Amino acid sequence: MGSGRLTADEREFLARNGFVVRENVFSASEVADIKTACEDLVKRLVAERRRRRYHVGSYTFEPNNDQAVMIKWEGDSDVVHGIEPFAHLDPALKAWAHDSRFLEPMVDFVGDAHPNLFTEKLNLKRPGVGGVNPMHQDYPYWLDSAKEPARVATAMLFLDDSTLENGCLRVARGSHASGQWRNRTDSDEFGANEIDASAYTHIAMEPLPLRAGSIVMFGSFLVHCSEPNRSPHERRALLFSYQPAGHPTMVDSMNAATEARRRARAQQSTPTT
Ligand SMILES: O=C(O)CCC(=O)C(=O)O
Repeated sequence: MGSGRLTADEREFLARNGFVVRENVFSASEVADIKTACEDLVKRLVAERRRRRYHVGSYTFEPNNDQAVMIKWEGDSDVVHGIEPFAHLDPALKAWAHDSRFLEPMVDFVGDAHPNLFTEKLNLKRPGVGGVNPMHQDYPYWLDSAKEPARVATAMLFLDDSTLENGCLRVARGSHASGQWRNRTDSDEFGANEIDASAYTHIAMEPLPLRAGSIVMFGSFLVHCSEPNRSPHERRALLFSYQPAGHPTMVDSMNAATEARRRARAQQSTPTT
């Protein structure tokens, strides 16, 4: 540990803006290996899909409790938008999460000498069909599953060049400094997690186009989003989220919830005398 820790300039930039970018962190051949592993996982999960989907806000979800994974689809199509968590499903992808190029800067983001993986997301914006990621902070999403949601931080690795046309990440500079923003209260359960954009029309969501192999890192209060992929090019990215050591992972929380539901069902079906 040591060389990949945040520099003084990066620390100062992070405090002011809420994110840090590092370009060309992973080589083209490393990115190619990661993409192959990701596409293999996607193929496997598509083959095992169950079509028990529900729509919330702009997302279509399919929970798979047996494998502790949530798949996001592009509506009712067979195109995957996202997979979370996934490290427990693929040892090679799990190994990348422990690469020092992620772990060392995360020491500073998480504020722990030994940050642990909390959850991971594979986000796919397929050419021409990859959908929007609405304006949000990660914090409300972590509230139910993370022990210290304010300390969870994410490193996003771009597997393709991300551009204005294919839906690069957009961030609100400095947005992390004002805690939790006002979220939608209009309808679905997810509204509580997405920012009420109508209350923040004056906020500029700044595009961060980045080459494949680059990473952007941010904490749970940075406001961010991305547009649909309107281009003929892929825009794939991995997001590894870290937390202080000793806390349960997202998979642990999902398995505990599945077990609690199983017990409740068993109790309900036990005849009383
Ligand atoms: O993939 C993107 O552009 C946005 C990622 C994101 O914010 C998320 O999945 O929470």
